[in-house]
Amino acid sequence: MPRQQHHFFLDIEPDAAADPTAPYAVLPLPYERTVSFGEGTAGGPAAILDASHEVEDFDEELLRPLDLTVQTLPSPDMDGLDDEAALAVIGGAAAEVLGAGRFLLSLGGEHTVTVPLARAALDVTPSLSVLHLDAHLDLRDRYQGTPWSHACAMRRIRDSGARTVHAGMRSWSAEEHAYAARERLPVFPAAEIVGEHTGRWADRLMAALSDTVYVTVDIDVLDPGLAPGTGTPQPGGLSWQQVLGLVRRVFREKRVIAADIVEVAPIPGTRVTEFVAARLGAKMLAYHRVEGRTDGRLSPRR
Ligand SMILES: [Mn+2]
Repeated sequence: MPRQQHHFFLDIEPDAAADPTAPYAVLPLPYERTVSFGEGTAGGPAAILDASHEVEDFDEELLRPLDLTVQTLPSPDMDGLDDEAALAVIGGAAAEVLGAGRFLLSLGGEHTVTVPLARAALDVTPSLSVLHLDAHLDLRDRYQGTPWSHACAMRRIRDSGARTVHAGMRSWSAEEHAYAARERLPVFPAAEIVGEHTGRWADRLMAALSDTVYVTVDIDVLDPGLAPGTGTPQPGGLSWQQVLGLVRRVFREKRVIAADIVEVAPIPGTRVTEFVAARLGAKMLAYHRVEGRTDGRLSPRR
């Protein structure tokens, strides 16, 4: 008999996981339309939700129980919709959560989902900046004939007027290189982060962000040993501690209103990628609850 799958985030009470007034909302987005190399991101959200039930309910770093009330939303119905219409549905779902002053954690799915998610956050806070952790720049104008490819996600977000800051990169195209130089983008390649132990890169990264931040994490920012289940793995990625250290600092010093974890593509026989993604999601919510600045928005239960 197959094992029972868990359909909501973290091993919490089912009533809490369905609470529309919870300070935290998780939005599963099994969106997979413009695969370029490996496939399987449509299975990412369900695998992360299931794996999240193995996350310990005590945080070993903050030294306190997680104690999170997190509503897990249904995946929006995007059947039969073209790309732009499907992305509009995602944006609508995000706007509802953000408009209520609740923190939104979205789970992908391919990186394209970040376009409507970040735009919804930008509508709430026009001075928003987007912190982009990824092995790739995703700044192509078009890829494989479409402007809605995962490889174009950050370019579309920049088209919306958001400030962007990029870290963890170790593969990009000539076009992206020229665009980043022309736009004078703050880009912190993986080699700079891995090879520098003073933390000065992180000071510069923090200075490049505005006060209100959306955090998007392509799981391939981590080294492939930690996240082999992803569409386009790249060698030389960041460590768990490097990603956590940065994310914790951003949640502590900035006002983070939403985040996503995308490009998880489960591999049969190993659950490491989805478990790492689940842990990262739980960490972000814990950082927000314990150390995060809310500045008068809906105050998470302390
Ligand atoms: Mn990537």
